[in-house]
Amino acid sequence: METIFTERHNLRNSKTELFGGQLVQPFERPSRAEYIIGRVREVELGPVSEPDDLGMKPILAIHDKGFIDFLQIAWQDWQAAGYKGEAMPTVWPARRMSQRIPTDIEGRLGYYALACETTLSGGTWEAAYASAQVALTGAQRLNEGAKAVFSLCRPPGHHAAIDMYGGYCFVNNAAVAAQHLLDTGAKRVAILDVDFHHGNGTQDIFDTRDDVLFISLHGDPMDAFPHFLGHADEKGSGAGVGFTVNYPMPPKTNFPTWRTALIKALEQIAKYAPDKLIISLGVDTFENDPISFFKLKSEDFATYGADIASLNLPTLFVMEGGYDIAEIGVNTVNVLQGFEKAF
Ligand code: Q9C
Ligand code: ZN
Repeated sequence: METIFTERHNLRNSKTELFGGQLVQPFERPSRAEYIIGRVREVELGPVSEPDDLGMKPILAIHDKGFIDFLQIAWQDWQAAGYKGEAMPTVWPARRMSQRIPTDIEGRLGYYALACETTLSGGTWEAAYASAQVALTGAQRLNEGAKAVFSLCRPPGHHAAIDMYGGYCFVNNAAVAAQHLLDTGAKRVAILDVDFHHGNGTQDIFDTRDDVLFISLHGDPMDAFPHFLGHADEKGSGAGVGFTVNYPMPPKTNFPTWRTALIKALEQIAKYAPDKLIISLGVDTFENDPISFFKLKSEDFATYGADIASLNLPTLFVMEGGYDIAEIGVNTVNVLQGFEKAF
C-alpha cells in the first residue's frame, strides 16, 4: 500500500494545550507522524510519496471562505494585538447571543473555535493546508485505480466543521477527500470514522446529504469529547435522514463489543454500495491511550483492518488521532497490514 506523507506536518508544532486547567505540551505533536512513518518504512508497507498540490478549490468546496481566511491570518492578528502566548479563545457566541462576526481577534477566535484546547501558532495554517493535500492526493490515487492508499495526515481533521476548528483539527481532510471523489466521478462515498472521538465535523458537513454515508464508532459524548454531538439518535436531516449513523460506547468498551458495532457498520456500508470508502483512522481506541477510554489491544487493530477489507471497496485511510506515541506506529500499521493481507 502506498503512503502519502510530507514533512510539512512539522509546521504544526504548538507549544501549549489547555488540559485540566493547565497549559501542557500538546498530545497532538509532530513525533506522532514520525513514529507512524517510521513503522511504515520498517515493515516496508510500500512506497512513500509526497503529495501533489491540488490548490484551495477542493478545501473551499467544504469550508466557509471566511473561516479559511481567518485561519490564514489569525496568528498574525494575534501577535499584532501584543499577546504573548499562543492564540486561544476565551469567549463564545453561546446560547441566545449574537452570531455576528466580531472585528477583534479574540472575538473572531471565539466565533470560529468549537473548543479552546487547540491553540493557533505560527505554521499551523501551512501544515493544515499540506495535510489536506495529503488526503486529496490519496483520493487521486484511488481515481487512478489504486485499491487502497494511506494518507498520513497531520494535523488531523474530523473535528473541523464547515466554519469551526478545534479538537486538534483545522481542515477536515476526510471530508475534503470525499467531496473531491464526488466531484471526480463517484456517485456515493462512505466515511467510516473509527477514531475514539466522534467525528462531529464530518457529520455536520454531510448532515443533510445522501451522497455521503457517515458512520462513527466512538466514546459516548455524555462521557467524552466533543461532548455536544455523536448521540445515537442523530441520523441526519432533510435529504440526509438515514445517512448518518452513530455508535456511541461507554468507558472500558473492549474489542468484542467494539467489533460488534463495526460489523453492523460494515453491513450498512455494504448495503449503501459506495463507489469509494474513506476510513477516518484514529488509533486512540488503544487501551493505553492517555486521553481516551476504550480497551483495544495492538493485535485488535490488525483484526479490524481485515474486517474492513471484507467490503472489497477502493479504500482511502486518512490519519486522525492516537496519542500513545510509543505504540502509534504499530497500531496504525497493524490496521493497514491487516487490511492488505485480507483484501
Ligand atoms: N479530557 C482527535 O483525536 N480534548 N482529537 C480531550 C480529554 C480534545 C481529540 C480532553 C481531544 C481531541 C483528532
Ligand atoms: Zn480522537
